[in-house]
Amino acid sequence: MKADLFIKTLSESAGVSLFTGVPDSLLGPFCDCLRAEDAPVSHLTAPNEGSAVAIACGHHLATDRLACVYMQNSGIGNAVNPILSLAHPDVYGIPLLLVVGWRGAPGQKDEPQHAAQGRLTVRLLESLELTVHAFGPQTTLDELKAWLADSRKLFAQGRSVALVVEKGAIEPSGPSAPHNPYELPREEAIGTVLEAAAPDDLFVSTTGKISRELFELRKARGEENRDFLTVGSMGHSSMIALAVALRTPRRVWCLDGDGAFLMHMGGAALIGRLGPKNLVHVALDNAAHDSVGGMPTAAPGADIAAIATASGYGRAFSVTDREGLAKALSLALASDGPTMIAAKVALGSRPDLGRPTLTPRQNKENFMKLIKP
Ligand SMILES: Cc1ncc(C[n+]2csc(CCOP(=O)(O)OP(=O)(O)O)c2C)c(N)n1
Repeated sequence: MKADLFIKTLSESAGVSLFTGVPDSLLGPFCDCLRAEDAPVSHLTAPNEGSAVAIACGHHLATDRLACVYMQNSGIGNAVNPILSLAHPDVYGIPLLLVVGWRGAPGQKDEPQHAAQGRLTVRLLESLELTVHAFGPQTTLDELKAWLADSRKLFAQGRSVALVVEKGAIEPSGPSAPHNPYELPREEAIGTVLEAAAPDDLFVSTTGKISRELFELRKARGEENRDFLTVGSMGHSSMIALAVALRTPRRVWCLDGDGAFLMHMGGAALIGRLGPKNLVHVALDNAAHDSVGGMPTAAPGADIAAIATASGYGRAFSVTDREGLAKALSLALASDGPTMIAAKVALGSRPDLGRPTLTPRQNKENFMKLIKP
C-alpha cells in the first residue's frame, strides 16, 4: 500500500490526529511521507519510543483525540513502561495506535540483533495486552479499514492496538530527499579519528552505519576485530563506553550518532558527573537518523557540544570540517577528558558499505580479550 494512502486511512478510519515516533528503515516511506512539507497531518519526531508514547498520551489529554505511535520493533522496549504504567486501561486508559516495523520477522533474512526481537514481536505486544494485526504486502485496504473500524471500539474503552508492518508492505508515495548542509563524509571523519587514536585505545561504536563504517575501515587497515560494535540497543553505546572507561587506564572512544545521543541524553549528565579522564565521546552529527533513511532527529539543531559542557565534560568541541576535526582531536589528546567532539557530518554512505562479518558473540570475545591487561 502506498504510504500516503496508509496515512490517510489511519487518519480517516481510526481518527488519528497526530503521528509521533522514531524512524525505521522498514517504515521509511511512511516516515518520509509524514515529514514532507506538504504532509496533510500533524507529525512530531520523538527522541525515543517511550517519549513518543508519552507525547501520544499528552495529545489525547489535550484534545481527546487519538495519536499514532510509530517505531521499529527494537523500540518496543523503550515504550513498554509508558504503555503499561501510563496508557494501559488499568491506569489512565489512554488509547494508542502503534505502527511497528517488523525487522527480523520469521522467515526474513536479517541481522543478528533483530532475530530475537523479530521472533518475539507479536508475543511481546500481546503480552502488553494490545490487539495486534500483521500488516503485510498482501493486506488490502478493506482489511485495514475493517481492523480500524473494530479498533475504534477498543479505543473508546481506552485500549490500544498495534499494526505490525512487514517488509515491503508500505511503498513510497513520493521522492525522498534527505538533506543537511554539511560536507564532511561520516566515514572520513571516523577514519580521521582512527588515525589520531593510539594503537591500544579502545572503541565502542553506536548502532547503524557508524559501526558498519568503523568495521570496514578497520578491515581496510588490517585491524579487524578490535571494537565493540553496539549493533542493537541504540542510544546505549556511551554508557557501555563509560563503564569500560571506569575499569581501564586506556583511552576509550565512543563513536556515537546524534540520534542515539538524543535518545538517552541523560547519559551525558552521568559522564559529566563521573568525569572519566580517559573517555573521548565523538558524536557524528548529521542532524538525522541516516542509517534508517535520513529522517531528521527530534532536535536536528541541538548543540551537542554545549549540552556536553553543561553536563560537566572537561572539554567540548563543535566542528564542521576536516581542519576543525583534526584540531579538536589534537587538543583532545593533549588534555584530560571527558571530552566531547561533536562533528557535523554529511548524510549518506557509500553504496557498497558492508556489514560486520563477525557474529556479535565473536565481537564481544575479541573486545574482552583486548581489554585484558
Ligand atoms: C531503540 C531503537 N529505536 C530505533 C532503532 C532503529 N534505528 C537504527 S539506527 C537508527 C538511526 C540512528 O541515528 P543516529 O544515531 O543519528 O546515527 P546515523 O544513522 O545518523 O549515523 C535507528 C532509528 C533502533 N535500532 N533501536
